[in-house]
Amino acid sequence: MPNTQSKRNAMQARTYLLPSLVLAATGLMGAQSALAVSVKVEQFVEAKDPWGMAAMKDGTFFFTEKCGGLSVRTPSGSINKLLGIGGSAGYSSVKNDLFCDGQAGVLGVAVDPEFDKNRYVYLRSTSKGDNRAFGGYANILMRMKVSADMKSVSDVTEIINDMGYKPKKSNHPFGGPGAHNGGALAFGPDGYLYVTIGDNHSGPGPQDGTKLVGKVLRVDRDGKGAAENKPPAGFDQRIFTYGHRNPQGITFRGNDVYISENGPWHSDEVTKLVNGGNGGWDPRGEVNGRPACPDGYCGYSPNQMGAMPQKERAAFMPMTDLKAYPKALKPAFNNNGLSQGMCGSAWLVGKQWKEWEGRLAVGYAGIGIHGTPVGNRIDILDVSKDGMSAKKIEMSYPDYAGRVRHLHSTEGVLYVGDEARGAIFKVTPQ
Ligand SMILES: [Ca+2]
Repeated sequence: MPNTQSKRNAMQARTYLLPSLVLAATGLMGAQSALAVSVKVEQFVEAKDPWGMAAMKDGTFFFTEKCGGLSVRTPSGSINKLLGIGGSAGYSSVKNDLFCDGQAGVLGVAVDPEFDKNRYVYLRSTSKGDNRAFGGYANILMRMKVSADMKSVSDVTEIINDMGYKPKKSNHPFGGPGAHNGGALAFGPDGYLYVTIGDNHSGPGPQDGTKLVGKVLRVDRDGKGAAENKPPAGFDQRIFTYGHRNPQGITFRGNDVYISENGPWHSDEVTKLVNGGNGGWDPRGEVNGRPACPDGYCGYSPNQMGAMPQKERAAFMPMTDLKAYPKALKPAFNNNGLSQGMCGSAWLVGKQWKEWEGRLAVGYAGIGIHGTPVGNRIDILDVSKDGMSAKKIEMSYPDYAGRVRHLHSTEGVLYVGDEARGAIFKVTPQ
């Protein structure tokens, strides 16, 4: 928990002027563009373990709290708590099968592009019960209707209930139940809903086309796979791309889809997706030259609990295995070989951002282990048009000690969900 002083600081709107020294040091900025972009940071809404965010044009703002539920902030600033997990208080409805554990809980939220007509929002959560296929648990995707007064939801319908779940502790770092759920949810410009799902610490999952773990789905509002999806033969038709580790961010530039994904002690990645593509993550043991691994998952091997140079790790267990899968989707950006808990990402929209307009903001939860510097920050990436490369041109949010979980963007605004400070912040260029 932050101390009182930092909490007080967080309550105040602040203006940061980034030092031109940093820009000069990158060697990427011309003299005339070596101007600092200053940003104002204001607390927008208090939220414990904030996760999903979805803003509407009129300022209505849906958000989730991992161990709470779904809420909405109306344009006037009032907060309506809509749907809570079992044991939660203050919500207009409580759904007792929903729960949180470790990394799992209430995650992404998305608003239907035709919300004005159908009042639909979509919500990712974990659920438990005898009917749940993964040891009594499952990650599910729900669709629900929001009332005209924005104070309650109804018609909660499960549209996907087979997204996997890790039910038991395993012999791995962060090995508890509920690991690696992905969790991002967003409508694309094509009108389909995109859903990211992590590997659940499953070795075979990411390359197995009959399972949804380690995938990005593209579905319609009933959870049915888009007819245009082109996964390999024998794959589930809902699969848009496969071979992912734990994508927690998804965001669109024009028609192009990008994910941001945390790496295994190395190589956080930003990747442009191609329909039917393989992200190249295959943490199985006893394939592709690897021996057997603890509990069948090589995701942190070798030397999973100890220090080791990132390059050796990447050679043993690559985030994108181009040797085994030469056609795998190459990342646009690798976090300098490091894993620092890359989470959400969002394109900066609007001229207000000046030289940052059209650049990709990427957040990090800030994992520092085995000598990796703690990287709780936001990077601003200049991603090439073809999505094959990116330059990290600036580090935003100086003086920062939060855990950035998720980012969301509207014109001229970047919303930042910060787990450490228990709030969503509104970042605007000045
Ligand atoms: Ca990859």
